Amino acid sequence: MAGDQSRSLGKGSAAPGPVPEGLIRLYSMRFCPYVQRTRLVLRAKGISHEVININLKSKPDWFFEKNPLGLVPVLETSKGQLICESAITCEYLDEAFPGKNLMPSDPYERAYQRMLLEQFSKLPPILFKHFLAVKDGQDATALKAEITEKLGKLEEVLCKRNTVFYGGDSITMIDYWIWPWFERLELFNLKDSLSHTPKLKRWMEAMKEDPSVKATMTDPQILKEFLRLYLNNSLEACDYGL
Ligand SMILES: N[C@@H](CCC(=O)N[C@@H](CS)C(=O)NCC(=O)O)C(=O)O
Repeated sequence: MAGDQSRSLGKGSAAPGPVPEGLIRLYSMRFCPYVQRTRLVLRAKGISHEVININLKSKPDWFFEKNPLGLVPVLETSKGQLICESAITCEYLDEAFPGKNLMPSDPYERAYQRMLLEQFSKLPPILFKHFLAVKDGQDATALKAEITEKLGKLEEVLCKRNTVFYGGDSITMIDYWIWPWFERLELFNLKDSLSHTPKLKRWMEAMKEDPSVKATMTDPQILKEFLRLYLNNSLEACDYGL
């Protein structure tokens, strides 16, 4: 069975066959933060799955039949159903599989998680811009200020709710949705950016104790080298370290 750490399939590869009964398939890329959301949920719910890694620098033609946008993550069921967009894949898994529910049962709390996700989604593009500016020796002060402001807003949420996690005192979906970018703060040269957000810092420490978070963590040095190769359009980027 293909696993998390299998080599990626690229242009010219044969399309995989149907998904075996009793399994769900994840089209993935080992270093993608959006895919990590799905991987966190798969693990947290103990869902039997297989993983097919895609070479995003040389995508197989057949992959566009799985997702016309050519983006990972994509889930495929044994009935041939395809689900893409990370947050949607997570909600699908939460609803379709038994075990601990990660979305709250209360409709307002569910809406709140989706609103928070919407608010958070402005952050990743700025983190990336900041990373590129620092790398290219440009002035990143304004971007850093924007990041600090957005992290401050996330700190406020924890202060107002007075909980360890965003949905209460145990992990819920929103924590998994936003975690992958916090794991990458060191990669983005922003490790010091939580010095004025003690609740967020505490949240990060608590997240690092979660078994699913532990299982999907990648060494920052490996992420750094992957990103260097990816930005250089290296065909080997997605298989770095295998
Ligand atoms: N909105 C998408 C974004 C997914 C995404 O951007 N995935 C990246 C990898 S981290 C990708 O597939 N990139 C391929 C490309 O841009 O061609 C989601 O939430 O699933």
